[in-house]
Amino acid sequence: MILRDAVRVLVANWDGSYTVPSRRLYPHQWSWDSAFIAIGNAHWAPRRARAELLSLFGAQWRDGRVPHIVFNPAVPEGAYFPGPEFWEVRAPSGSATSGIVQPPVHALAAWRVHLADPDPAFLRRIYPKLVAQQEFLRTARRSAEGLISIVHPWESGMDNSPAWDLPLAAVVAGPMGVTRRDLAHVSPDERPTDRDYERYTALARAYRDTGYRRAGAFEVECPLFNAAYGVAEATLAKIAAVIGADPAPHEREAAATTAAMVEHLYDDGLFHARDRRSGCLLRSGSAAGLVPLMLPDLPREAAAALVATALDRFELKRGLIPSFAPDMPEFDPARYWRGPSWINLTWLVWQGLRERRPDLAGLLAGGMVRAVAHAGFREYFDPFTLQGHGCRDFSWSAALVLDVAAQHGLDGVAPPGRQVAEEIRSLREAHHVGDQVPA
Ligand code: 9WN
Repeated sequence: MILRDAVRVLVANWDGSYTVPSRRLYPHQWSWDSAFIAIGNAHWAPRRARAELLSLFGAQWRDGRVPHIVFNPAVPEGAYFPGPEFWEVRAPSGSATSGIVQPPVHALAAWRVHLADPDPAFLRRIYPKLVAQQEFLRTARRSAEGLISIVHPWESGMDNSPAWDLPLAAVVAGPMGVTRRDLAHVSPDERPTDRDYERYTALARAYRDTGYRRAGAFEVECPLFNAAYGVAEATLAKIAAVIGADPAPHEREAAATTAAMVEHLYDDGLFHARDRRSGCLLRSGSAAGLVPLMLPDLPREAAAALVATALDRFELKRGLIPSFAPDMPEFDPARYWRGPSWINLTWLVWQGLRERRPDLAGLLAGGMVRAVAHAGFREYFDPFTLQGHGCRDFSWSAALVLDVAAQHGLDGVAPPGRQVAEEIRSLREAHHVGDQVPA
């Protein structure tokens, strides 16, 4: 059964204190992957879920930044490009890391882990680290208008989105001079082109050469990233209330973020990225623009317009959200972030619809389960045929389907039936291993 198979994937990808996204393609710890993985693990292995987040935050930098990759020293340099020799930096803990970040979905993850297995001590321990993560973004990346920018497409998590084509074209790059490792595992037509990689490498190198301080040619305000930041503040308010800290500053910050996003990034039924350099909206058809549905205080009219866009341009009724709108010329159903559906992106939109439109949330829950039942825990899926693409046994596809089943059952009907609840309970007993939470 699907849930048992999901746990099998997560067990196989566990590395002792965190989970690799994929054994071969991504053999280290990734930042937002760990958040999604913790959300799924919370249902059957809550200690493991807490360990996952704490081990990631163990590599937090002094300035509060949570690096997008924490490298496993036991994995050979050549197994992933760009590896530790490229990034040339270590966290205070001594771990080699990258120097860029990913969307801050970790406060939400910590909260969901707590809801599945209440543990105020864990919340007390992780709260200051989550606050420091937000503080880094405010200090290093926020504009006077209140929006956070990213300095590399990898920071968006949606690396190869057509939304980045224009700002990325401004990056001057020579030949990479290194071998890409990703193409050893996945077909080239499902991955970014060499030209993209040359620019990714040039940008990352330029940022590295400023000591990871000054943005290079690419500086954009991404709606997914900013929504994650705002949701993190709204969630920190809930965490603060449990541990006896003051929720009010977080509530104010969440409201200010939503207001800034609506004022500067919203237009015509969708949120768009904005180029910090030119000040222009990067009007594309990226599904990142639907993620602000997660903001609890999004004005009703904007939420209704996003729902209409999701139904119309993103064909929500099929049950999966394509990463890029199928009505756009750049849409490609198989290439990395240029059209295929990802479970995490669909999950984020599902999360944004659960209270607003439970009927539509149910359709997405059913769609996510159907995709993995059809193709396995692939990295991404053709939104029309459900054909699987990218790597196999991908951790967040397994973890988030577990979460969806725990909330919605396997047929998209909430609450889940007895059979699913019992299945999850039995997985919990069978796998309740004594994982150590990092000191
Ligand atoms: C670069 C691990 C990561 C995800 C990203 C996804 C992909 C890496 C890569 O894999 O990015 O960070 O090598 O392509 O785009 O969202 O976190 O699963």
